[in-house]
Amino acid sequence: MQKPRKELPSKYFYNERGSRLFEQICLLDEYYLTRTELYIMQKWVQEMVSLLGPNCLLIEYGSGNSAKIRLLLDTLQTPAGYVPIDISKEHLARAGTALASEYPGLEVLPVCADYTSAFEIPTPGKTVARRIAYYPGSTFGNFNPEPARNFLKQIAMVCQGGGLLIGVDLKKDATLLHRAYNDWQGVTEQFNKNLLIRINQELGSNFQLGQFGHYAFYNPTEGRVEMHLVSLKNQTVRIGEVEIAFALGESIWTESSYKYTLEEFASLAATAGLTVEHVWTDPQQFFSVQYLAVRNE
Ligand code: AVI
Repeated sequence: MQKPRKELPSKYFYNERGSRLFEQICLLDEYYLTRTELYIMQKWVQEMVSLLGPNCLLIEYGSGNSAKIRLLLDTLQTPAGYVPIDISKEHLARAGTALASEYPGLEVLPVCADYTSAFEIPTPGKTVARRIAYYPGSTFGNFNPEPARNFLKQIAMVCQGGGLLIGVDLKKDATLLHRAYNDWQGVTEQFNKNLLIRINQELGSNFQLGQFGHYAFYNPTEGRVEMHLVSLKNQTVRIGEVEIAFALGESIWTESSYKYTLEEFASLAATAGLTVEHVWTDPQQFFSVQYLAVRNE
């Protein structure tokens, strides 16, 4: 039996082409998230680093090829090591090698894993004062509420007595959200449709890209931007031996991007044992970078 609602997990966006398209999205005028987070980091990095303290083990969820991780590594006092975690061996190798050569005194300990499941944190040569998880980019917003709580609980276990530095996108005018996920150049549309290209290439299906439309909108009841691929006619698509029927207007739900108020995020984090200690935002309160402390159980 086919599921009545068609969905694809958003993690499948990120093959080589999808990752490149996402990098392009991050540079778009409409996509305020990346530049706003970088602005906040640049403005407050000294304050952030003094909360993280000296000799911390910095654990980045997703691998660090961005300006943000360099900003932290440039400013941190004698970090005990840097642990990038990524599911892609290539991303990890590229980012790890670059950072190891840029920061010769830094011990880089890459972990190739799906960070939503259990994995071992490597022990560096230097003494670790505390473990700090770093989760930038509002990637947290792509979790549904239950997995979001489970992810925070996992951080709380990994970083007992330490903390979490996280980028969280905030609730705002729906028009701005609509623009951010419907850029005029159509890069987000290509990013969304790349899923169909990927399925065609990897599973031998026959999706016709012109027969599906990019549809992204803010759902205020759920507090999330939803991305869908909408069938533009009644059609049947074949994936291997399986035939899948699409009615005109029926969609494949490809991504949710949750937006939080500061209060909503703080109470979600509290249910996982994390306490918000400091919030940095931009003047328009579009985005936040937050430091949360993890209790020592
Ligand atoms: C990776 N993630 C935080 C992005 C977001 O905004 O939810 C992915 C994205 N989807 C469309 N544009 C960007």
